[in-house]
Amino acid sequence: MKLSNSFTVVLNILFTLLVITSPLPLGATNDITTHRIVIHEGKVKGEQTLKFNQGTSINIEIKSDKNMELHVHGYDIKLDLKAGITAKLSFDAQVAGRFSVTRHDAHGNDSHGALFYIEIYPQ
Ligand SMILES: [Cu+2]
Repeated sequence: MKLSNSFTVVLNILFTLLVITSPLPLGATNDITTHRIVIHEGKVKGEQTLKFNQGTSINIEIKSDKNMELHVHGYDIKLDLKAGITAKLSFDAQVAGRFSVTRHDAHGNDSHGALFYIEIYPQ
């Protein structure tokens, strides 16, 4: 038991070193980073295009000042946002492309165009 515990510790240290020393791929952001999106009065403040490499994990924290449903097109992921509460959008970047994230109205239809874009670069 003690032996397997220290083995796990060593593995964790090795993995951490591997992650820390991995070079940042060109043209895409570091996949360890959690991105933050703030929606104020129906608009995204700051960066409106988030870039990732194919094969990485996407983690985005999203906070809105109003209740709304978000829709990630292409991946067809829906996320319910409650006003003032940070929600997490997490998925694996399996398919490359540029995907719009829209807001859906009460009827489930797109409204107000794209809030932001997720760009996934082929690897
Ligand atoms: Cu939609």
